[in-house]
Amino acid sequence: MNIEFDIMFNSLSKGLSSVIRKITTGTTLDKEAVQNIVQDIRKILVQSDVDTSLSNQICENIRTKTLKNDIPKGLTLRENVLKVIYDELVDLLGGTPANINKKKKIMLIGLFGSGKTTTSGKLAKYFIKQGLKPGLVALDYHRPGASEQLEQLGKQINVPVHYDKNKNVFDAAKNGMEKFSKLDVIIFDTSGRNALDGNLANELKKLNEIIKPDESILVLPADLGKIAKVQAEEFHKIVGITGVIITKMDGTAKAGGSIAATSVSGAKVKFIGVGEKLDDFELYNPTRFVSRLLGLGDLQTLLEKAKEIEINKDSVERVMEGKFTLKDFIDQIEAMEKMGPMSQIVNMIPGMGNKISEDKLNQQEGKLKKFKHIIQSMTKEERELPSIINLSRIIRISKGSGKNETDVRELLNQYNSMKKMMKQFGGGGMKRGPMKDIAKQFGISL
Ligand SMILES: Nc1nc2c(ncn2[C@@H]2O[C@H](COP(=O)(O)OP(=O)(O)OP(=O)(O)O)[C@@H](O)[C@H]2O)c(=O)[nH]1
Ligand SMILES: [Mg+2]
Repeated sequence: MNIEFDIMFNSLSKGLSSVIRKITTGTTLDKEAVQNIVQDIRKILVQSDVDTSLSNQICENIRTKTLKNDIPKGLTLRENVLKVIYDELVDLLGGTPANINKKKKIMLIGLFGSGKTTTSGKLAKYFIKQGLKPGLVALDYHRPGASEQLEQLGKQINVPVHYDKNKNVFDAAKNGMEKFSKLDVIIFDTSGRNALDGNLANELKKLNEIIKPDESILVLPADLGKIAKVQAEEFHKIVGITGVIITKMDGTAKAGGSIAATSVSGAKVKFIGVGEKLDDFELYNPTRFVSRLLGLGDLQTLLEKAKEIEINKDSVERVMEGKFTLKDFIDQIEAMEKMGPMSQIVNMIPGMGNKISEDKLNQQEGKLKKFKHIIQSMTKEERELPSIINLSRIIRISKGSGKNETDVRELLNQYNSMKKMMKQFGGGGMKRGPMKDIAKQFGISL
């Protein structure tokens, strides 16, 4: 990863992930806390040059969905706040990822110096990595040295470059298409223009008619911020753009603003440029981008999984009433097991991933399995009322489950401390507490 991109990314990410930390670790999450969080998010968005009315709209959506609407079944208040923020940011930054596969003719257009020629080389390299054969066609005969620049890039990656010796842009387009007709992808690098420049706009229209590209991609530098929207609209009027590539994400704090602005104009961001080298290029995926921004690991996946799991309603209610039994304990172990290996689960929980060693997790997982066997060897009565388990019962359970007596004692100790903890949470620990508390209930202290 390009270091500058990392720095840019991290400065935006730092703000957002500290908001997320507030949500996951704050002691109370009441209406006022949510209002403050929304204000923080608004500030961060505005600093990233996201249009003010757009920022306001998002904040309003977050408020409505967290404070006015019902919490979806199976989610805690905290999880719901996280999920709403996450969904709103993904929406803001593009929603679903764009598709670029199986496109034969790709024309790159855009402002002067936005990075079209460099991006042509990056795209070609991207296709090579996909096992495809690309060709490059130089269509900039306005700026001296432009086709040589493309030739140089082509040489670096062993990609053929076509240019017209007589500097006729339309001939270059026609002949380039013919010459590369057997290749998988043809990338056309046009000359830089101001969308409002009449002559260049006409040239572009004509090129569009000749090439009939499958993709007309607008190349925009990230430092445009919210102005990106106007640019996208202007270029769209001329040739009808099918997507956007945002370059120079490494050099500005306005990256979020440009992505948001293009998305709002209806154009999809397909790739991002994160440095000057040909490898400094990434497929853009809004969901992954936002996860990274928030430092969430993959919270979305976790939330979806959590929703899928039907937590035994009876068990939850009993816990709420403070009647936590070993049967509930086993229900919880099973619910956790359905979510996948513990090491994976904790990685998905913000701020938890790197706090617990893999060893410790494996150990704990092994213990839970043991506990499950032990509980299964108990009578119904013992499970419902563990206080009746005396020494002779411990010996019997130990024999029945094939585990040591110490294991049985450890289970009972852990059960007792969990029960105590549940009481401290006012009986609502399991239902209302943050994800962290689930881990605590399973004996992982952070
Ligand atoms: N830091 C950084 N620089 C970039 C990126 N993409 C392009 N550049 C730089 O931006 C400058 C202009 O890039 P070009 O590819 O020549 O831009 P262009 O749009 O073809 O320019 P014209 O053809 O003159 O309109 C060069 O110095 C590139 O190295 C990027 O993602 N990050
Ligand atoms: Mg160029």
